[in-house]
Amino acid sequence: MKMLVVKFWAMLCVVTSWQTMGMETMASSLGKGQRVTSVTELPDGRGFIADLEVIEQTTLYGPDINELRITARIEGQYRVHIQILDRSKPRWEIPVFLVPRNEPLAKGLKHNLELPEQQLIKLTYTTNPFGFAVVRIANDEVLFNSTPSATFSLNDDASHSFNSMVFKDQYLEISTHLPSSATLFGLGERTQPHGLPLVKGKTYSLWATDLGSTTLDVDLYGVYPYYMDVRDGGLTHGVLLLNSNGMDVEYGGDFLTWRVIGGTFDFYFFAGPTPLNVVDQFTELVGRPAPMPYWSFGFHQCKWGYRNVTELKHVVKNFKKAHIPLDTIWNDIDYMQNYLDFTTDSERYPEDELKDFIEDLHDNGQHYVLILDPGISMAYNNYSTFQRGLAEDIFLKDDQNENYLGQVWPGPVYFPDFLNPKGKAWWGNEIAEFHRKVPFDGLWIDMNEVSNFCNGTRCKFNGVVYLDHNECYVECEKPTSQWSDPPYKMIRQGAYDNIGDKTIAMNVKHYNGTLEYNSHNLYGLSEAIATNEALKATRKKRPFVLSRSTFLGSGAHTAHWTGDNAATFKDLEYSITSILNSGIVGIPMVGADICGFAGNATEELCNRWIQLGAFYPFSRSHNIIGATPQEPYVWPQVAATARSALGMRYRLLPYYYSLMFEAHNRGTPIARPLFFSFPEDTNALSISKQFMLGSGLMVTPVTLPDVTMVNGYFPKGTWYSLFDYKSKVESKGERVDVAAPSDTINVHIHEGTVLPIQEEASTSAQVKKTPFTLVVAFPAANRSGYAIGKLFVDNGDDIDMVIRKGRSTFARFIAQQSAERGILTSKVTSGGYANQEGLTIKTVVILGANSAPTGIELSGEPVSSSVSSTFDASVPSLTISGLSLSVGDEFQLQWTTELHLSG
Ligand code: MIG
Repeated sequence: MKMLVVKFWAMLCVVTSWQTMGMETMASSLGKGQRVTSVTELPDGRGFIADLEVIEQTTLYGPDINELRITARIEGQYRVHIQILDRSKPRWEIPVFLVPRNEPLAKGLKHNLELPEQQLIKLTYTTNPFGFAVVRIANDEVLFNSTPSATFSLNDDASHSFNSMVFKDQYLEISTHLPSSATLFGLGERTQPHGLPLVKGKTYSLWATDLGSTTLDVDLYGVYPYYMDVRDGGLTHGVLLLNSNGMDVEYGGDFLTWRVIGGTFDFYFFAGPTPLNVVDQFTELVGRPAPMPYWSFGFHQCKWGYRNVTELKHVVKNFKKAHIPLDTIWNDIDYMQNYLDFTTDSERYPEDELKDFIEDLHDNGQHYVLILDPGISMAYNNYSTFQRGLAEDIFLKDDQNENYLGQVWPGPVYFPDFLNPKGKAWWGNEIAEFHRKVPFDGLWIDMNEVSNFCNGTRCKFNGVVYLDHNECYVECEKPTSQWSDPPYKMIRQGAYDNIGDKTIAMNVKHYNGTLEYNSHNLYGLSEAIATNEALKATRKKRPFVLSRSTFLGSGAHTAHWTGDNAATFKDLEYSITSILNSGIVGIPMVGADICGFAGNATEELCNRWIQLGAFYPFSRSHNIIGATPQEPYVWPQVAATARSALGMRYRLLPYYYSLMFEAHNRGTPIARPLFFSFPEDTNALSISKQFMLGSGLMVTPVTLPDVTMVNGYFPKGTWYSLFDYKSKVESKGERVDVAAPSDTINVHIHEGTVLPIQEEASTSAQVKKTPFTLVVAFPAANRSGYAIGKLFVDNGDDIDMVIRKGRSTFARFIAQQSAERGILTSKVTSGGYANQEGLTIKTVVILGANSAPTGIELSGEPVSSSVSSTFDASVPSLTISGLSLSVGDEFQLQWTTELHLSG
């Protein structure tokens, strides 16, 4: 076989020399791939369209599609887009109304200033057989290379032979070579007992599944056909396959193979080169994370099994009595009458009583969220939600065009179709109607994989309703079709036998004839979009949605939790990886059920979990029905810990909220893997039991029983304990044991950070009214250093989250220290809002300060006598209090040292 380079193009035309290889293509039952028959360059010179034909027809998994077309486009300086489809007939593609494909920002926009102006990646291809490669221009590193048996001159460790590209109706396969230096992240959602990096030799199935996150290493509720690839030296890129069909992704170590059971190949390559650049570029395409309301960063308490309004009232009261902060109380399916959406149980949750309760919550600055399941009972003629759904004809259809019958908690149900505009409108209307009776603040959408207790089709309801029955009792037929029994079976690590198990039949039809087979993984996303829009329309405030099933781009509409974990230390540990993985795919508002969902938590476990969970982006305790109560006030020790850990979280609310603003603008995760801040530190790559909050804080939780010490990895620099500044870690980039007695959670501020915090309070609304403190962290051992920080404030509930005159304020803080003096300045955009709200900074704490100050000046003038300062040599730190700096006005605070005097 001769390798030919017929075409080479890129923004920078550096010609790479290719080696011509004399290797034989492996004979394979999946054929020899395709050859290019014609090429047309795109008029703008930034890509091409090529037609392909199959070299050898094969029959395994069905006949090959012979008329393929590849469209390759360079989209902006950092994105390459390659789509391969059947040119003779349309195939299923993810609708743009679910996942947008936003164009990259024009070059030179402020937004991407830190990126070099020129093209970062380029594309090459071969014609016979066809293969393509994506190459980083700066170092000629091959990022993706589908060319069978090809060896690239510049990266010669692609020794593995893999199949040529395969493109059949229900089977698509493509592989890339990978160098041994690649570390991969993503391909979720699953619980990864091995930690954050993907494991060589494993195959990852991607199929939305109602399966507890206690089940390790299998496909769970969410689906993200996307990975980040970090190479030696920290250069990072992203690879996205925009395809909603089921798939297996085999990570062979020196290769990675996508095996997909439908749709098209629709690849996007993001050049990075930093991990933060990659999430920025990725979320630019699929949608920026939705802004979350300020209150949703407070603590949430939930349990499946709260029996009545009285019990809810007790829970809220107990939090207050124990002085543990609480922003939101939740209701699981218990509130419903017979598990019917948009109803409340007439005895246990009478509408009026529930409404009064919620209004009291609101008066106290607290909030209420309830659950909705997708299944709509069809068993009651007087169930108006169902009747309206029937009238609008918005339910999914079986192969005989009858409403498809399934079974969930309320018994026999039909499933609404959120791909149908009428289905969305119906859902929105039900939400609006219900909100008039029950003024909830957010919605929790569960069971949307979509979960079904029956495996089958054409099910018949026999007239008897069994509530609470999670075994199938309606009579169904076994579906038989090319969809329910596809030629290629996903591995799914044996979680379920068949593709249609625990969900709806694959030949079920959505709007416009869309098959469940194709759109299965999008159900949760489509429901999240409908729910988000409904909340906006109804409440006219910023929506809060929590969804179990998610897809690429879900972050633009919803928060996420990691599903049904259990009350074990292992579950606590794995939650860290799961949360970080959610942030990587653009869903930064994420948490795990604190203290564990299934099983009974012990005091020790719950104590450690509230310490960790207090710092999740989304912080909620949740518990299965029947398990012993685990609200933090239940045990004295947990209560004390909750006061201190949640107390600290509440002080950090302005920081969390400013990180939300950053996430909304740049996709940046709130909780980040360490390597996001330290991409060049190879030790940081595999750290899976610690995480960063933004770039300034690192959380090092205890993940084991019976210990009073935790061994954490501390990247280079000074790390000050957030709870006790003087216990600091000075690290060269090493593992360090830090004390972790039962009342202690280790959270450290990294040097270089200006952290805006407020005062502790029992609700986020109260925190909002307290004065600010800026904690400035300089390196402890140096006489000089710098630190930066950001603060975004608005009313927390506006639908959009933008810098807007009179509605919000954005401030940046820049601090510098030399041997003689230190200066802290602020740069403010749109200060009016902060001024009108009277937001003031009363205290500045300088960690790593050189000495007691000999003078303190504000904008060149000595500060008034009400300002005082204390120097604590044990940190060392300088605390300047009695200030009154308004957040809305720029200031310059300067302090001089003894050295300044003597010099
Ligand atoms: O079949 O609504 O993951 O958080 O408590 C179980 C009851 C349904 C699963 C969710 C869980 C929730 C539970 N739900």
